[in-house]
Amino acid sequence: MDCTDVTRAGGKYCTCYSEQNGGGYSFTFTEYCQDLYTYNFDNAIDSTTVTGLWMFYENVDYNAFVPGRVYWAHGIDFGLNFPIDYVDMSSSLRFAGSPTCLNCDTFTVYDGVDFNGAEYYGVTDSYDLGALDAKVSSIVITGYTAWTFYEGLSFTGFSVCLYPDTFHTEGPGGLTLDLGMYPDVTQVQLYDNAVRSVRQGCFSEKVVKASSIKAEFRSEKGAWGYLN
Ligand SMILES: [Ca+2]
Ligand SMILES: [Ca+2]
Repeated sequence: MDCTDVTRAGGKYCTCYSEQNGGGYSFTFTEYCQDLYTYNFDNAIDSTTVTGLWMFYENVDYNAFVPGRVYWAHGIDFGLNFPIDYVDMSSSLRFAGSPTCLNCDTFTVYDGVDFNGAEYYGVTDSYDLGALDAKVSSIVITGYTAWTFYEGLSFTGFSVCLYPDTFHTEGPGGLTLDLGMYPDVTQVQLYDNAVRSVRQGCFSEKVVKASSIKAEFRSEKGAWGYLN
């Protein structure tokens, strides 16, 4: 897969640097990158500037086959240094949310906790979740609307409403980025590996607020943190 397909990022980008403070060599990613070795960036990222929500994985293929740490960073033109204990780790990276616009209404569900592994991405009611059927362990929501997650197919069974209310960032020109980050579905009263359908809007009596995800650094431009 081409890691720099500009037609897909929707204004999202992630410029990565091999040294702190934007130093060393750099590369701007606008697409998922399942193996940073391809871009001479394996275990090399020390600092980055991001627009959108980006996840950085210790191992290739988003830790799908070998578990590892996950860093996340989101914002609008948000620059950060990874602290010295956290540099030179990433071997793959990807964004969450729409491939065509920054803050469209989307959901993404992940096979692993902490946004690891395979994903299923949706922008509308989904009667089933394809290959992620009954495998969902973590969730990201972007945009303005709630989504209802059901433990049965076709919007049946136990359900929970989630809102994109974990982080809100405002940028220049009226740009905004709204995120709901749920690294472990059991923290929002869903069973692990149980979600089977997703509907746009809030159709459950059970509305669960995001438990706060810990940021290592936060500014008005964005925030970053790590999982594991
Ligand atoms: Ca690595
Ligand atoms: Ca799972």
